[in-house]
Amino acid sequence: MRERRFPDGFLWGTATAAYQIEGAVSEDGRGPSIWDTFSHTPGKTFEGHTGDVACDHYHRWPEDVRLMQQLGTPAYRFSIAWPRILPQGTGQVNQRGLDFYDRLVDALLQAGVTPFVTLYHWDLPQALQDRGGWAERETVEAFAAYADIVARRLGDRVKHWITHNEPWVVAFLGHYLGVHAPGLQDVRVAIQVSHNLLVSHGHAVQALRAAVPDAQVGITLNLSPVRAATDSEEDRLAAQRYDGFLNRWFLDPVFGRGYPQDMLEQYGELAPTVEPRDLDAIAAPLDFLGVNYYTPAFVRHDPSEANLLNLALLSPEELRAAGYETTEMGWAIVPDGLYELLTRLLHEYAPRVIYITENGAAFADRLVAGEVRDPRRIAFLRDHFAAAHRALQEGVPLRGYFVWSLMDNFEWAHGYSKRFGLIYIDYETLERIPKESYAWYAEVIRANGLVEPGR
Ligand code: IFM
Repeated sequence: MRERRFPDGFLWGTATAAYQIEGAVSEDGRGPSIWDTFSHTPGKTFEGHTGDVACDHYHRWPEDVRLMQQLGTPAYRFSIAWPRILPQGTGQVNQRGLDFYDRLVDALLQAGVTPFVTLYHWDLPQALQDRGGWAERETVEAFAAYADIVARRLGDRVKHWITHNEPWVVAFLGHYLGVHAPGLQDVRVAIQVSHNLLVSHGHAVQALRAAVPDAQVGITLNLSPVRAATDSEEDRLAAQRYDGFLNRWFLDPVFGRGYPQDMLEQYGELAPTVEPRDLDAIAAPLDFLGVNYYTPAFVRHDPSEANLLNLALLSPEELRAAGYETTEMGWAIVPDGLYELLTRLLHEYAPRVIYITENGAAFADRLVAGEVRDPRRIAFLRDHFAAAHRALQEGVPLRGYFVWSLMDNFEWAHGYSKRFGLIYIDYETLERIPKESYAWYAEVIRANGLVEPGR
């Protein structure tokens, strides 16, 4: 038998986000968010899918908590929908929105599940977007006020707080590529937004610490090792630029180093306006770093496209031709990338604690005779858990691992066409059907690691 046990108290979990699972978009006083607007705009999401109903978690949460309890997960990461708490983004607080999360937190704690709360997982109140959204400092201050309101209500029971989920995605997919809400395509705005998000993170950290003195506070970044397509000097430099764009642009300021010089030079006059004390705010000491890892980025120099960085990412076809297995998202499956990323973080940034706040895979799951067999997801998770275990052996302070996702859900622009869940959702009936990977993960949690035949 080969045993890979994780440290005692390791927090195995699952993760979700409000807009992806809740539905009930007009209930109990919730205001509209930018994702309501975006998903209802023709042509923006797969077959016009929206989060109007999603998994109906807003009504079915007791069942979902029971499923977590059966799974045996000691932790659950979910996000709060800002427009449920402040329908206009600022001002009048909607108590019914807070009540929903209050009940959820109580039920989780009763089920023995530690809640990890993310404050911003992309559903900005539309009212704030109407006044310029994340491009404006008003939204930075509004976020800190919202953090304070939520922390005061839940902070007696919630001790783990994540300010932002994947600010790179918000800034660049939302404001440069325009494939996420609010759907803008303005690189200057996108870069300013990336800065404003980080400043808002810093201000929210202060608000959280003031309201919940024993809080553990972190930020979740989507990070990837970057690999050059070839050994050529040009591709190597392209990989360095992409690393600056995706990883270092966020890690460096959060860890107190300011923005990376090479990227400031790269952006030139597009570099963001930074106000005095912004960098100090962004560098507020953190209790943990949240890491979302799915795949490395494979990059080649590409001057032909008039893009920001003169580079291109390899396509799924190219990745498969190079021998990589890919998921339904077209992402290469590279468990070693997780090891590489975690050990790099240890050596270059030395975070106090790391949680893997998301890792998982979409596959074309099918419900057959009432069952969903998903051996590829099991293999994916097994190999990534093994990579995380290897990183632990090297001293990486990894304390928990949240599988994305508890259940199939609204995969943003892909709508419901991509399934990441351990639990299958029948979108006709909203029935929850645990997949084979759910039972397998329950065993991992019970054993606190991987116990497999072989050496
Ligand atoms: O579904 C998303 C999640 O909202 C953020 N991280 C990546 C996941 C899969 O694409």
